[in-house]
Amino acid sequence: MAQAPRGAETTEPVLVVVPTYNERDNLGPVLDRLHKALPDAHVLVVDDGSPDGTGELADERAAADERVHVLHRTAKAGLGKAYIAGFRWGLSRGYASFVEMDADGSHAPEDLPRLLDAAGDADLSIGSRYVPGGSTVNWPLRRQLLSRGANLYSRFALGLKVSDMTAGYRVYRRPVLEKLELDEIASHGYCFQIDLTRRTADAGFDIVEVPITFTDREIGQSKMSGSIMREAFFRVAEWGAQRRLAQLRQLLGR
Ligand SMILES: Nc1nc2c(ncn2[C@@H]2O[C@H](COP(=O)(O)OP(=O)(O)O)[C@@H](O)[C@H]2O)c(=O)[nH]1
Ligand SMILES: [Mg+2]
Repeated sequence: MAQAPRGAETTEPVLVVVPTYNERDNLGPVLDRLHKALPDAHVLVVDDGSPDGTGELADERAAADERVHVLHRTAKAGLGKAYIAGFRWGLSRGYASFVEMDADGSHAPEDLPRLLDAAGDADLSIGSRYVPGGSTVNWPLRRQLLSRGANLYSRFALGLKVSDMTAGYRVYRRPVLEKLELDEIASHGYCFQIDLTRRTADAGFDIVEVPITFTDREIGQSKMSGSIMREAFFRVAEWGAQRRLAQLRQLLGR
């Protein structure tokens, strides 16, 4: 792991956590764009042992640029686990804001200043495709339907007023991640985003949505899979049932 000698006293406020699995051709341009948009931001690439050499490329970038760090994990263990490891890394180093951003260019780094601004007035700012002004570009109909369906289903099951609960472009302010019990988060795949949204809302934090344009990747393969979809479907049903039960108990006064 490439790491600069810095400890909890670090004052650099923004850490952009970028999970990667086989993103060798995407990572370099995204890091360049990010540092053009936000020269002071630090980046933590969390690579799950990508066979295509993404981790090695990240090491090269880290060796040449003290703003870039790398966390190497041994096997592909899912987006959720990668983010938790990245958040822990950053929490122990004193960052004030934690950004989630994909490595494949779908999340425009140029939008990040707007997301960070919005996070100044809230605890979680979500780059949203489904508020006025937000959109998706070049996404196959199948993915559009899946994403819309997942959001409708989650909103119905959980009763939260968030338009894009599955969004993966976000800014968490430090107190949110300090308060959430990261140990308890078992979500492996993309339902991690829904899980963190509901936990953030339940803990009483403010959530804002900022419109973004999500552009489908031009290079490489999506890691979306049947098992990721199944995990989301069943976990959201479980969380929904828990919520309704808790509401019922409250109503009955016990
Ligand atoms: N470290 C890690 N990164 C992952 C994993 N699964 C997906 N990613 C990364 O998460 C981001 C989003 O994945 P992607 O396949 O583009 O999802 P899609 O945009 O929904 O099709 C990309 O940067 C991926 O490389 C994983 O298991 N581990
Ligand atoms: Mg993608």
